[in-house]
Amino acid sequence: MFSRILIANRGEIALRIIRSARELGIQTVCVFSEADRGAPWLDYCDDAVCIGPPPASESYLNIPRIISAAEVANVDAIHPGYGFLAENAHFAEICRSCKIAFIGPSPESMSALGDKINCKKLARQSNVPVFPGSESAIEEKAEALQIAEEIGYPVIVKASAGGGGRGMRIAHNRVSLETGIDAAQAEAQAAFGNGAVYVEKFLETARHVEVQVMGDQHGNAVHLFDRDCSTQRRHQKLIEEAPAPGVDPDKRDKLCTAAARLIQSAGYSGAATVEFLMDDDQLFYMLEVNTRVQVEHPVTEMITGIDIVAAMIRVSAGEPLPFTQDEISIRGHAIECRINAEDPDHNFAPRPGTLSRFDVPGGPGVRVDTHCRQGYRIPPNYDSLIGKLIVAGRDREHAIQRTLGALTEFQIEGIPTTIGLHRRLLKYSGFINAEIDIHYLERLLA
Ligand code: MV4
Repeated sequence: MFSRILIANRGEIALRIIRSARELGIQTVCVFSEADRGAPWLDYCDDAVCIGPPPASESYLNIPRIISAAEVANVDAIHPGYGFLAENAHFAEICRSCKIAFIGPSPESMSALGDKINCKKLARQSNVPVFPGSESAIEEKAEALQIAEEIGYPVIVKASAGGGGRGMRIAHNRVSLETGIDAAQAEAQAAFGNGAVYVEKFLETARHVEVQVMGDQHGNAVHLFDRDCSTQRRHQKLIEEAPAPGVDPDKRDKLCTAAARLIQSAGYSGAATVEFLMDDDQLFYMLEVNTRVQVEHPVTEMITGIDIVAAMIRVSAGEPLPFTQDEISIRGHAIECRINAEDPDHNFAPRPGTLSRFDVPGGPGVRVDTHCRQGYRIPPNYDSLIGKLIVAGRDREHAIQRTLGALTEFQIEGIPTTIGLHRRLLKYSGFINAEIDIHYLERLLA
C-alpha cells in the first residue's frame, strides 16, 4: 500500500480524499494555489505545497508544477479528484513515466473510453445498448445525411472528444444537420483540438441515469447500482439520488450488469460512471463514460455502505477490489443536494464571498461533505460548490422528509445559496412523485 499520496485538487473533494487516506493509514500532501492559502482543508492533510497563482492554468491544471510538488513531497501516488486533471490521459501518462501511481485508470483505458466514438464501439461490442447512429467519425456530410434518413430525425451531432454537453447540435432536418455538422466540428476542433463528430438518434425527453462501476488490475469489475441525475440546469446537476426512481428490478439488473460488462471488457481499473438516458419505456442508451470519481459518489456510498474513494486507492495500489458483486446491495435511498454559492434569482450567477454564518445539519442519515466553515472566504477563481448535503432514509419518501429537515437546519449567511431552491424542489409534487426528466428543472424555473 502507498505510504503517502498527493491530492491534485481542492475544496470538498480534497477533504474527502484526506479522510479515506487517513483511514487507510496513508499520509496526504495537498497542493494549493495562492487563492487557497490558509484554506480549511489544508488543516487536515499532513503537508501542503503552494504550486502557483490563483488561475487554475497556473496551479491545479499545471502539470509540471504538480509533478514537481509530488517529487519534492516524495509521494507514491496522486489522486486527481474530479475536474482539473482527473480525465487528462496525458497527465496519467506523465505520472506513469515519473513512477508515481495515478489513482484512476491507465492512460490507455482513459483514452479508449474518453473518446466517445470509440467508447460507443466498445459498448456495441459488449452488448451495451447505444443510440442508433454513425459507427465512426463523420467523413462526408452525405454519409451523415444517409444515416439520418435511416434512423429518422431528430438527430444529434456530438463531438467525440466532448462531454458534459459541449459541442452538440440537434438537427430536425437535412439543412440543420448540414450546418450542425460544420458548427460541431469547428467547436470541437477549437475546444478539444479534435474535430471528430458523430451523429445519433436524438431523444426528446429522458431521464439521466448513471451506473457507478469499479474495476481492478486483476480483471474484476462490479457495479454499485445506479443514480438519477435528471435534476440539472445547463448540464450542472443540482440533485442526485440513488437508486434511480422508476426503474423496475429486471431493468435495473440489465442496466447495471451492462455497465459492469463494459468496463470489464475495457480492462478498466478504478472508479467510473457509465451514463445512460432512459426513455419512458425504461429503455436505456449509453451516452458516455466518466473515468473519475464523481461529485455525486456519496449517494452510492450511502446506499451501499462502500467507501468508493478508499476502494480507488486500494485498486490503484494493485489490491483486488475489496468486495465482490454479490456482497453489494442497496439499502434504502439517498439524496444529494448541491449547495452552491450562487444566486438562483439571478440566473445562478456565482456569488463568492465570506460565510458569516455556517451551521451544518446533523442527525441520523445526514452527511455533509464540505470544506467550508464560518468565516471562510470563498475565492472567485474556482467552482461555486460550497458543499453537498447527502441524506439517507429507509425509502425515497423518508429520504425526502429527512432532507427537508436537514435543509432547514443548514444555515448559511453572507452569500446567497441554492438551499432555498432545494427546499422548493423537495416540496414540489413533480419531484415527490418522481415525474422528472432532464428538462423539468429548466421548465420549472422558466
Ligand atoms: C443526448 C440527448 C438526447 N439524445 N443524446 C447532454 C450531455 C451529454 N452527456 C449528452 N447529452 C445529451 N445527449 C441523445 N441521443 C440529450 C442530452 C442532454 C442531456 C443529457 C443528460 C443530462 C442532461 C441533458 C440535458 C440536455 C441534453
